Amino acid sequence: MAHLIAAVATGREATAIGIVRLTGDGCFDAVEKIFVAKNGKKPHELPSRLLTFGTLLDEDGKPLDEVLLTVSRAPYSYTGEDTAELQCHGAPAVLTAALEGLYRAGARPAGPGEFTRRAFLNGKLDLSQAEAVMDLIDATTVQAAKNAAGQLGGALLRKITPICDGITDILAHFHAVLDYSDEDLPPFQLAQFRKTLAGYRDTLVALEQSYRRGRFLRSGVPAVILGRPNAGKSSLLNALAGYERVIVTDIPGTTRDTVAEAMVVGGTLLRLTDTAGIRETEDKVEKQGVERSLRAAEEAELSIFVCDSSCPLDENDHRAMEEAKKAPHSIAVLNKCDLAPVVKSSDLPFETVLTISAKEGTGLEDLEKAVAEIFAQNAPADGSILTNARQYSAVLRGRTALDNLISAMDMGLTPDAVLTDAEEALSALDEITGRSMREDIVSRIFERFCVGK
Ligand SMILES: Nc1nc2c(ncn2[C@@H]2O[C@H](COP(=O)(O)OP(=O)(O)OP(=O)(O)O)[C@@H](O)[C@H]2O)c(=O)[nH]1
Ligand SMILES: [Mg+2]
Repeated sequence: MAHLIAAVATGREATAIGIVRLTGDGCFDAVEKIFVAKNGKKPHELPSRLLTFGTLLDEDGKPLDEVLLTVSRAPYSYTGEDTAELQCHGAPAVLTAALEGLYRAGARPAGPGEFTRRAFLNGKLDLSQAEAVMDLIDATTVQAAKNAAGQLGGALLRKITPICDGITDILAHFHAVLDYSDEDLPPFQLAQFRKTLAGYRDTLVALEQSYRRGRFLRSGVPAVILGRPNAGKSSLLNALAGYERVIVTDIPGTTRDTVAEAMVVGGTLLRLTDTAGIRETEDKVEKQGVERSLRAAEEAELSIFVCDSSCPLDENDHRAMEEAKKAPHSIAVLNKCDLAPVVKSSDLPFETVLTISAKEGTGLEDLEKAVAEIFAQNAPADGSILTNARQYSAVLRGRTALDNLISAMDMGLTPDAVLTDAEEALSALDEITGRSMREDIVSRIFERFCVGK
């Protein structure tokens, strides 16, 4: 029995179209209480997955809106149950009235992620795909969306399932040896297992390594703007953010603390930190600010060195350049190109040197392009990138257990020792798809979803 649940799937604000969703037992009877089709057919007589035009009714059976209804029959629906979706005009009052009508007809409000949870429980999605649904909704860049779409399409599942199946096979063989202890696995078979397991381990190592990029997709690439006081660092952050996020003045030492802002630059989500200008100073506050700048620089994946191209380079510029060059990726910008140039690009020891004016907004497209070249184009985000800590931890534990398993086999340990490692690997990897997941943990995952999904 699946209790009937209903929710608005399109948020709480007035929109052109608003969707009310309903799934569970008695779905079509309930929707019949609030909807009449123009063609005179009852909801349960309607064909699946086709739009039917009709009228949404209020409590007294009076017209409330002109709407479109779609019905999907179990098991061929998102949740695997009978499902109905009403496309109404998106006035919150109309959507609430529709929901209330459904509650009177026996539905209860859906909890966060309850539609997707049912899809998971009914075997329509595995856990990695359910999490991809959430990633897709939260995606802030096209790259993040593409990776989530790939995972929703089963990219991760297709990598993990053969490994789980393979380990299960190997487990079966070792169990057989245990049960008939006078027989041993023939050496050729052991060699074959070892080769297969090493292949699995390589796949897991690659997934483990993808998590770094996955974190960038989700939370942004840590990036820092460095330079001496008054170079125009804060002006650059404001220009990229598109609003006056940080204070800009002509007084050197204006920014005294690090300020981070998430923004999409060149199709990549950056967590961009503006810093205090680097210089020797006796000012207690500024000194701490400079220390924080250096710390932010250490954690950055990308650094943008900013110099005032209208003044000669000084020792502070050189110090800032040195720090900037330590990041895995760095870009230098000659700022204030609206003024007469004193510094040339060949004076800066960077592969990429761009000319910009943060004040006037010139050259920013080149900066976007440079960022895109570094991050957007290396390795396609096709769903094979791990994006959450839960999956990462499972892969890590699975890979470690495989390592132990391989060395146990190499050392010629008894089958029961080998079996423990194999079972551990299997149980860790099964968590990714949700095959071996505790109920309370599954609940926690779906609580992070929005209502209506
Ligand atoms: N002409 C010109 N002036 C600029 C440009 N960018 C910034 N400025 C000016 O340079 C001065 C310093 O700019 P900020 O953005 O505060 O410089 P900063 O590097 O953040 O300085 P600190 O916070 O002191 O380290 C301000 O007067 C800005 O208006 C530019 O492209 N052209
Ligand atoms: Mg500043």
